[in-house]
Amino acid sequence: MRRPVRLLTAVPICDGHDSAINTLNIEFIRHGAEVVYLGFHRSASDIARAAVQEGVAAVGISSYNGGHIEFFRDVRKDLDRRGGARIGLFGGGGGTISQADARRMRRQGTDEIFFAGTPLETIVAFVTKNYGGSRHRWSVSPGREARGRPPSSTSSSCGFSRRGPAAASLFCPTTPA
Ligand code: B12
Repeated sequence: MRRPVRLLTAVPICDGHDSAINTLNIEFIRHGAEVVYLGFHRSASDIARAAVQEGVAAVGISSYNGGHIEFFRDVRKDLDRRGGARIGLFGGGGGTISQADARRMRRQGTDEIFFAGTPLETIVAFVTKNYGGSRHRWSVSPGREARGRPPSSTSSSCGFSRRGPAAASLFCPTTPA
């Protein structure tokens, strides 16, 4: 038995650039994920609250209008505050997020930032590797263990299976509740 990886995606407040996230949503779904898409122009607290309510493994944010360092930090803080310390956080924003910004964001608890030109397959592989399997097992962000994540040695049992060219799978073995 396999169950899908469950993700929540959104675009921050004051940002109407939803083209990238729409593309990614379709790609995640095409590979078997369940995607709760919250839409664009969403606040950090809207996103964190919905992510906890929906019991997702991770939150994916697409940000193009600036303010990403503070926004991702606020989502991370709000997730932790609402009992979602185990929920992953990742995202992208083309060329508007610099390498230096991304380093700072990782230090503040974002798992990964994807830059312009990243193949969609790379993003799907990242999600499968890091958020696949039970949402109580993780393999990202060593620093997150301090906030309640199990160590990375308990990484996902979910493989990155291939059924053909570019056919990664975001299905994972079902684990007892
Ligand atoms: C298309 C576009 C628009 C479209 C948006 C259409 C839509 N519905 O999305 C329109 C014309 C509406 C628009 C409007 C505006 N835009 Co505009 N727009 C762009 C543009 C040209 C492309 C962005 C895009 O969609 N790329 C396609 C995606 C698929 O490619 P990508 O960015 O490389 O994405 C990859 C990775 O970044 C990553 N990724 C991205 N998001 C995510 C999320 C997750 C979860 C993950 C895992 C990965 C990931 O994966 C992708 C695949 O490799 C950029 C310039 C640029 N080249 O980036 C400007 C840009 C983002 N816009 C800009 C601006 C200023 C505006 C406006 C304010 C202009 C104005 N004065 O009205 C408005 C704001 C609109 C609003 N309400 O927010 C600026 C932002 C500047 C800044 N932040 O400092 C930019 C950078 C242009 C510029 N150089 O000035 N825009």
